[in-house]
Amino acid sequence: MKVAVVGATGLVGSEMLTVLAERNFPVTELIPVASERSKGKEIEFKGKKYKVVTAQDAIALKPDVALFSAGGSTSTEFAPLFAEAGITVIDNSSAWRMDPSKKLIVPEVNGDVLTAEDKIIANPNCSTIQMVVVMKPLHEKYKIKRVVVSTYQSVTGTGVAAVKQLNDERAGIDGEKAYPHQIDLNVIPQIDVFQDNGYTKEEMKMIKETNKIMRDDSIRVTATTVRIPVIGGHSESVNIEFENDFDLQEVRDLLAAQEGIIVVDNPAKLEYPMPKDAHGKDEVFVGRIRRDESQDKTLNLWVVADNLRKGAATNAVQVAELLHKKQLIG
Ligand code: A2P
Ligand code: 11C
Repeated sequence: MKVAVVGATGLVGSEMLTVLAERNFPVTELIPVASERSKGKEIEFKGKKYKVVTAQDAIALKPDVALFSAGGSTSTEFAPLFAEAGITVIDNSSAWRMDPSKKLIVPEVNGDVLTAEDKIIANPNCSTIQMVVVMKPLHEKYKIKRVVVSTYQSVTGTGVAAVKQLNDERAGIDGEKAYPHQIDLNVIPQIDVFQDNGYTKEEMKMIKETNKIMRDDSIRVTATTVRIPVIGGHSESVNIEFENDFDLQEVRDLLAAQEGIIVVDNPAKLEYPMPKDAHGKDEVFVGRIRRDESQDKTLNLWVVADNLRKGAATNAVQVAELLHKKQLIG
């Protein structure tokens, strides 16, 4: 299969290349795409070198599928052009996620909704993905009424400039800033821009995207999203209120049985998920599973995943794998 990766020189794009190789996606030809600035630059994939081309050039090369992670404006401009040329686009930007005519997919949660008509498929926000993977089996069994989530998000979610800011600050270098405040030795309770309602765009993404992916607008979600000086993954404290009561051991068993989840929950041995351990892994890790003793039918969880993996690159590649399995591409 001919596979284009649009944004191949970026943080998520290069992770997409790693994941495509690791998971042995049947790539016969890779088309790395970046901006005009990177044209001609060589990218190595599975021991072979490929030259970077522009998005316009990539369309003419007719890939079977294009994984986009080159920002919202590149997706807005080019995804429809790729789709018109018969190329299926899996887009990691927020450009198409809430468009009612586009599907927003986490394969193990709602992969069943994909059809041959879907030419632009949206990949959700990282912090949303790891939460819905955990919500899915619990919603099916106990019906979720309300979710209260607080996030602890890695600087890799912002991009290369933020990783550099953290490293510069740690080294005492006064470099360029990706954030309006120091991030080292600090916590910033703002991710993305503020909206009129006092919430940030990241918080509103977690609310709206969750309802769309879960196909259930009755689930009430409220979020506080926070940036912390960490590389490796996003962590979330998730409080879930159910319609029906649950048994804690059954919750553990349901989560452990869910595809893509690893339960790490052994307080006696001080074992729980941490971004340091989730780094570079494709799964979502869940621990600190316990009852909310302040309210009936309510559960507390700690959820960690590598935001560049399951939160972005891995999920996009899994969508491509699903399309391939359903014979919708290639
Ligand atoms: P380039 O390296 O040439 O700027 P990140 O999110 O890590 O900042 O990466 C953004 C990615 O999107 C990079 O690979 C960048 O390429 C790519 N990109 C930016 N603008 C375009 C564009 N107009 N067409 C294709 N790729 C683009
Ligand atoms: C962050 N969640 O951690 C953001 C990054 O809509 O795909 C991903 C933004 C998005 O900063």
